Amino acid sequence: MSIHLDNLWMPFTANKQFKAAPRLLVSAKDMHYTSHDGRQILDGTAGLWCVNAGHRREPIAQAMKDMIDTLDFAPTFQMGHPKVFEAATKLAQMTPEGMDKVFFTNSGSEAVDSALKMVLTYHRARGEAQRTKFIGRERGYHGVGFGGISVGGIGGNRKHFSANLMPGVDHLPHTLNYEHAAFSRGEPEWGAHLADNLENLLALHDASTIAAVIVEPLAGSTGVIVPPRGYLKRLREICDQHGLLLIFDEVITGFGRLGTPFAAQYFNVTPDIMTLAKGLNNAAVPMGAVVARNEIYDAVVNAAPEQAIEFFHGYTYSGHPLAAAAACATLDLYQSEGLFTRAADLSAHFENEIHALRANPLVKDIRNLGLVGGVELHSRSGAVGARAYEAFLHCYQNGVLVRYTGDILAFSPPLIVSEAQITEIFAAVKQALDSLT
Ligand code: PXG
Repeated sequence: MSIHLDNLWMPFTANKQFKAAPRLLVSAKDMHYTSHDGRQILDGTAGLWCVNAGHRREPIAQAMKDMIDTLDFAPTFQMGHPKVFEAATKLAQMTPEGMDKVFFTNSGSEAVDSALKMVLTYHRARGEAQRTKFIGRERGYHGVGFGGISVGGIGGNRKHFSANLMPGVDHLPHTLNYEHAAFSRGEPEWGAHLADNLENLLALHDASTIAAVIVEPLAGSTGVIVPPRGYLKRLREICDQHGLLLIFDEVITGFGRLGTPFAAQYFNVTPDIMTLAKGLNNAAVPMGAVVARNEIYDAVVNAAPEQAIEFFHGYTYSGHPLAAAAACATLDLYQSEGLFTRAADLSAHFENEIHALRANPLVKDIRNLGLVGGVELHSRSGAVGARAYEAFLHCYQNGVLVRYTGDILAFSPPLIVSEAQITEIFAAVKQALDSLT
């Protein structure tokens, strides 16, 4: 390959390993990437859980081209431009009732840190400035900002920064359980009681000091952990009893992944705040968002004097014209193609295909919901992650892109995937698993 690889410090990558045998994607269309060696690669991961409408869709590309020819940049601090308001309005029409206030960011990590600040600002505005602590959950991923890794529950992401984490944070236990819930199809029947651990943390810290609880409704990055049936409802009840806000980090679950616009609607549990990114504009250009209940916005905005900035937070590129144009076109496309319900239509086929992999003795657990799935492998002794990496490579060589973390393979194809393509993805995985030792 003639491309020089030395200068780029790659994110979340084993740089030495990658540069010794690089895998470059040079173009994409709909369900496929083209690799640098000219092969078609079926995308089983929607990029990084983000290209929900499929790659390089014409209406999104056209909207972006139009914006490039119209407005390169306009500030959204004390100024505005029409597309950013339009994007907020379109998004608010899809979010749960009463959650209509949209704050734009450039990533999921920024959305999470913005949400944490919003919570603190809200409690202060209501005269409860003592509510400063946050409860996250083990194995939660909330991006890589200092706020996000503090409420997040991934040891590896915190280890090197442990002395500098945000104070006043505790964590719920995660809900993954092999003894009682392995190979559950959809929501595990066992485990709703794990939400009661929140009561213990409230007793420990004094509920009146807790600002909010943040969880992914379904944990994606740490290997697809599906919430036990009734668990999220119980969390909501406890938060309500004690005046805590509930944040759903829907960076992965948002925009149709479970067969509804957001996981909040799938589980019929409405949070106070949602953090979004990825599918928001089909990953065409970086963008994230925080969506808040109307009362939160009202409390913050009404507490400030006239002419005063109410929320001391924002990014130069909050609601960048190009990102906003891509978001408007993407949200329209989701509606016009019915993509928010497609995962529901395909989930039975997806579930049958993924659970068929259970026949392989290396498979330790399989988890799925909507169009997201995880296959956990028994780790090879002394080499955690090696089997999943080999399976990932095997699939890639055979023209299918999957994702792996530790010894878990994760699947989240674009929502335009066909039944035949779902079959193709899992056939490649089966072959890969059969080749493993
Ligand atoms: N919250 C959640 C729930 C996420 O999944 C973020 C926040 C951070 O978003 P940004 O845009 O700052 O990356 C994420 C991101 C993977 C993988 O393969 C997952 C993410 C990012 C990259 C890889 O599991 N999730």
